[in-house]
Formats: sequence, structure tokens, C-alpha cells
Amino acid sequence: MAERMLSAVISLIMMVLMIQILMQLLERMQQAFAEIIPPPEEEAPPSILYPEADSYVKSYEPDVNSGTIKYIATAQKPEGIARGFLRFDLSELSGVTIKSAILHIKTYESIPTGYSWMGTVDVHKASDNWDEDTVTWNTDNPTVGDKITSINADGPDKWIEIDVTDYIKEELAGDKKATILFKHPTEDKSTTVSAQFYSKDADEKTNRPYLELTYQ
Ligand SMILES: [Ca+2]
Ligand SMILES: [Ca+2]
Repeated sequence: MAERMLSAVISLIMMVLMIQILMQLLERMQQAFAEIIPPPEEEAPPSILYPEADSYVKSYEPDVNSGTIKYIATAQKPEGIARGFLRFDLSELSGVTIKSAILHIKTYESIPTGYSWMGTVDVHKASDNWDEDTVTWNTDNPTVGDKITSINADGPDKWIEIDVTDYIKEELAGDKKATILFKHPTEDKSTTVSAQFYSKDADEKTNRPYLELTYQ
């Protein structure tokens, strides 16, 4: 009887010891795996951002929406003017510090018959409260803000780089929406000129405008 009890006690002690050894082994394995597999890194912010919307409006066709056209146009002629614009949603950049923001935009393959290429085009800040599918000259036409810079759009299929760093920084700190607008420098209707740029609705993705971003 005493022998059987002793044997049972020894078995119990052995079992407890085995469990302890197993637990230690498991703990060591967990530590080893934690060293092998690093914790997930935070997702890097995008280096390329495409516009969320773009369109253009015409004073000479004041109720026409051009939201789905594969280019945005800016123009002037005796009958009126056209302005093109695009909007970037910066909300996914929250928490980053921008070093540079360059808008890349390509002049379209052609302009309508009867127009000459505009040459100098002014680039402006503008209000964001327009809808791509409904905006017209008469409806939610963006308000033109401060001029950012001027560009030279003097022929088809040319990539143009526009430094919009300060504006994008401003808008990221603000409402996180940035509308960039193109217009004739004076809009005096004295000439018949146009500048057209591939829009986000261009057939080839490689022709579409985009913002190139770098971070500090
Ligand atoms: Ca569009
Ligand atoms: Ca804004």
C-alpha cells in the first residue's frame, strides 16, 4: 500500500515537472518567434496621389457639365471663357510632414479647330465645393483664389511639372481638400486660344494627372 502511494506521489511530481518544462519551452519558443517576426510596420504614405475629381466650365455654355470628358480645358474667345480644375483628397496623408508636392499634368493631344494654343496659363487655388458630375458655369462654379504660379502650355502631349508644395501643406493643415484651377491670365476675350490637359478620365492611365509627394 505504502509503495503504491509513493509511486503515485512520484508520478505526480514527475507530471508537474514535465508541465513546468513544457511551459518554459513554450515561453522560449514564443520569445524566439517574436524576435524572428518583427511587429507590423505602419503603412507608408503614398508617393503618388491621383485627383478625386476634375472638370471644366464654360461661360459660353453655362449649363453644360464636362465631368466625364477625358481632358480639362481652359480657353478664351470673344464669346466667353473656360476654366479647368482638379481636386485632391489629402485625408489619407494625415499625420505626415510634406517635403514637396509636384503636380504632373500633360497637355492633351489636340485643341479644337479655330483655336491657337494658349501658351501662358495661370494656376490658382480654388474652392472645393463642386461636384464633378454636376458642376457647370452656373452651378457650384469654383471660386478662383490666389495665383500659385504660371505654366507654359504651348503644344500637345507635353508633361508639365507644377510645384504646389506650399498649397498642399496649407490644405493638409486645413480642410484636407485641394482644388487647383487653370485659367487664361487675363480672360479679356481678345484672342481665341485654348489649353487642354488630359484629365483623370483619360483612357490611358499613364496620361492622367497626379501629385508626386515626398515627406520629411
Ligand atoms: Ca473628370
Ligand atoms: Ca481646401
